[in-house]
Amino acid sequence: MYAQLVETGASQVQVREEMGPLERRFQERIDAGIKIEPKDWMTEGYRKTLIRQISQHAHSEIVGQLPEGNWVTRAPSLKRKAILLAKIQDEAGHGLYLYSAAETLGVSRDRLIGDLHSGKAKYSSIFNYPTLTWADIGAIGWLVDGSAIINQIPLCRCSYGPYARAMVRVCKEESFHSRQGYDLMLALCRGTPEQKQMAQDALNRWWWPSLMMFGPSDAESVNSAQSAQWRIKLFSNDELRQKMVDQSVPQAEYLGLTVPDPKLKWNAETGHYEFGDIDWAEFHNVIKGNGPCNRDRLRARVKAWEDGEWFRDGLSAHAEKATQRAATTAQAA
Ligand code: BYC
Repeated sequence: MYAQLVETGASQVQVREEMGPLERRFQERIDAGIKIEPKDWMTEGYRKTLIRQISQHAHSEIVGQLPEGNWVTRAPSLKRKAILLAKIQDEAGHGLYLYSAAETLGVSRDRLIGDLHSGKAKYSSIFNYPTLTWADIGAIGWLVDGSAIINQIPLCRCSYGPYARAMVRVCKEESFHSRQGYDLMLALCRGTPEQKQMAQDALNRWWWPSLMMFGPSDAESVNSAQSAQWRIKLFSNDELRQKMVDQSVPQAEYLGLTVPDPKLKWNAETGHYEFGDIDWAEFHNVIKGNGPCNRDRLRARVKAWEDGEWFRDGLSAHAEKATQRAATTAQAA
């Protein structure tokens, strides 16, 4: 007898008493901190949840290249251009590790890419905002990559081996991304009054969307409870969001910038900052596809895919020829 399988998107957690022997053994391995590997038995709900989260994460990495790519030709110096190019290339690499991790769960990359292009799959809300000035590149590195690290460090210890291992390298690179963003903001804040104002304006526009990156509040998060039981999530959305605020406010103060939240207040008793209400209507609007840049982002991804078709075809033809050549040589030997 098997307990009812958990559907992705369910708000309830599977009851341990209702688990069948395989499910119980699976959960016990997770509880003991043993990594689940691709060939291990796993519940269908676990597999679906991982495919959902890892593929959304992969899509976020490659869509995340677009707002920054917008500034490559306008970077103010050769050094900044080289840094930005390296960062954008890293994001492509992160996408690659993550799509590969998702493929170990038995889903094809073509299907995942197809779901992104059709608008069926989600990617992080943050990448649907425009990069209006050069300071936005600094704000993205500092706040967006900073938030990504806070979210991803615990993922290095998540229960699924390929995802956890991919995250180790991703986090190392994100650390460089975040530092270059803060360095860029520092340079602007130490520059002319106009440059400092540009940095303040970027902080004003990126602060709240960065807080939204962590997902809905714990009370509204439909997937959290089950993902926590499976140790895919080690901290809740609100816990990670709080970490981000606690980390970023002193950094903003050091820059001499003001966080755009009149309700922001240090609470000495809890040792945390209290902050104002997040505009959840805006968040839901963006993830429904109605943010300022959703349509542009999808259009750009689809175009890149179509433009690259001849290259993918060429690579496949070359690989096929190489295989045939190797087979002929082996027969002749
Ligand atoms: N945007 O039940 P919840 C980067 C969805 S890349 C859009 O809490 P979960 C970077 C959520 O998917 C950073 N959708 O879900 C790249 C769910 O909908 P479905 C990307 C969001 O999965 C390039 C529904 O809302 N990082 O940093 O337990 C350049 C309910 O949410 C968002 C990752 O992907 C959002 N912000 O928790 C620079 C990290 N938030 O799927 C930088 C891995 C929630 O049921 N992912 N939704 O239809 C995670 O840790 C988790 O998936 C989340 C959400 C914390 C994001």
